[in-house]
Order: sequence, then structure tokens, then C-alpha cells
Amino acid sequence: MTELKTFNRTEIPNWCPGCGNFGIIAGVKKTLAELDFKPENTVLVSGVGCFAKLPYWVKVNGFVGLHGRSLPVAQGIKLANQNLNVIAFGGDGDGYGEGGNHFTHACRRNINMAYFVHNNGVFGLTTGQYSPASEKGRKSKSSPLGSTEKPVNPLALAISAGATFVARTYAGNLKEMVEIMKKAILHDGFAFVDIIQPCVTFNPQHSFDYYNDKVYYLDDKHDSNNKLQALEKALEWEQEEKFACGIFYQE
Ligand SMILES: Cc1ncc(C[n+]2csc(CCOP(=O)(O)OP(=O)(O)O)c2C)c(N)n1
Ligand SMILES: [Mg+2]
Repeated sequence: MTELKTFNRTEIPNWCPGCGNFGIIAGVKKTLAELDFKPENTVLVSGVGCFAKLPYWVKVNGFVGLHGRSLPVAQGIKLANQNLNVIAFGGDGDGYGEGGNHFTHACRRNINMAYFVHNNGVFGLTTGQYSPASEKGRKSKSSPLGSTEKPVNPLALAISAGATFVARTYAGNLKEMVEIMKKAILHDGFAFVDIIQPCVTFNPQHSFDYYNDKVYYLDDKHDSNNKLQALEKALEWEQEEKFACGIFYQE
């Protein structure tokens, strides 16, 4: 196993104290170490947002692209050198809003790489506008009377767009997150993981306490090889304020 400290940089992340991104970066480093990846063979690609700074602080190759554009860059890197371990990162604004089109096509294109979306339900870096993942009614500086839009359902979208691995995990559960990240990276094809990430500054109502109460885990009753059951499970979320975590679909 590669030692975890291999991936540490000396600089300290400047995310807000208590940000869910600290859990995600810890999960990424642990995953890379447990998969025995070498820094020289690993590339992390991001777009724009608080989440997008993650490659700054992991000692591997990194590329910070334009807003919503991590997927085209990551797909290009993978096509140019298929021996590289390529992981793309998105934010809920970045990946489901600005980059929504790339998301749909990356799912059906099924290139062998992983895509992790830090879903904090808000445009964080630009200080708290409602995002495509914000719930209906969210009051924010760009929706002072409450958002009138239904949120995107990223898991249902990915399954119907043709992704061959679709999962949700939670930044507050490192152990489960690392298991999902490892499986996503080892999956032969496009693996998408929506990561629930509290933003303590601009979406404080969705705190770790809130999610600790609402998150639950898929068990053996869920057949992740059954696409219709996976889609039903993903659509269930629209009816209940609960967050199922685990592998929804894989083929
Ligand atoms: C094309 C484009 N539109 C808008 C912006 C401004 N912008 C920069 S970061 C950001 C919000 C990012 O939100 P999200 O992707 O959810 O990431 P977070 O900061 O929440 O981690 C926006 C709108 C930009 N840089 N480029
Ligand atoms: Mg966000």
C-alpha cells in the first residue's frame, strides 16, 4: 500500500472550518493509498468552486479547469493516456448547472474514469446563491422569496443517461465514503458518485446534524444490477426528505 502521507502537501486547505470538503479530501487520500496508486500515475481534474481547490492539496498531478468543464478535460486526459488513473471532480453548481450537458454525455460515453460531485446544495465560492441542487423554496441572495425550481435528481439523471456505476455517499462517514470511492475507481467504465457535503457557511440548515439524521444506507434488499429498481430508488428521494447512500446501480 502507498503510504497516505505520500499524498500530503505542506500547504493547509483554506476551506471554512467545519467544511465537508475536509472529509472528502481525507477520503480521496485514503482511497488513493488503499488502492496503492502512485502520484505519477494519478490525475485529479476539477472545475471552479470551493470543491475545485481539492487538487491543490493532494500531491498528485492536477488540472483545475473552467467552471463545469472538469469532465471534457478528464475524458481528454484518459483518452490520451489510458494508463493514468483519472478522477474528475464537480460541484453541484459546477457539475449539474454549468456542466450539466457534459455530465449527460459523459454518462452515455462510458469512458473508464470516476466522477465525484461535492453536493453542498449551494453555489459556495460565490457566497451562497441557490444551485440546481437546492430544494424548492430555498431563500438565498439570488432567490430572496424562495426558489421556485425543483432540484435536479442527479442519480436518476445518471442512471437514465447510461452511467454504468451510480452511487451516493456522505462526507460525514469516511469509512463508507472510502469503500464507495474505491469501488467507483475500480469500476470498468464511467463511475459517478454524488457526495453529500455540508456547507456550514452558506447552507447551514443542511448541517452534519441534519444529514446524520436523514442519511441511511442501502442494504442487501437493493439489487444494484437491476436498472429499474435503481431508478425507482433514485426517484424515491423526490418524495421523502431522506438520503439513501450506497451503490444504486452498476453493470
Ligand atoms: C462560466 C462561469 N459562470 C459562473 C462563474 C462564477 N462562479 C465561480 S464559482 C461558482 C459557484 C460554484 O458552485 P459549486 O460548483 O456548487 O461549487 P462550491 O463552491 O459550492 O464548492 C460560480 C457561479 C464562473 N467562474 N464561470
Ligand atoms: Mg456547491
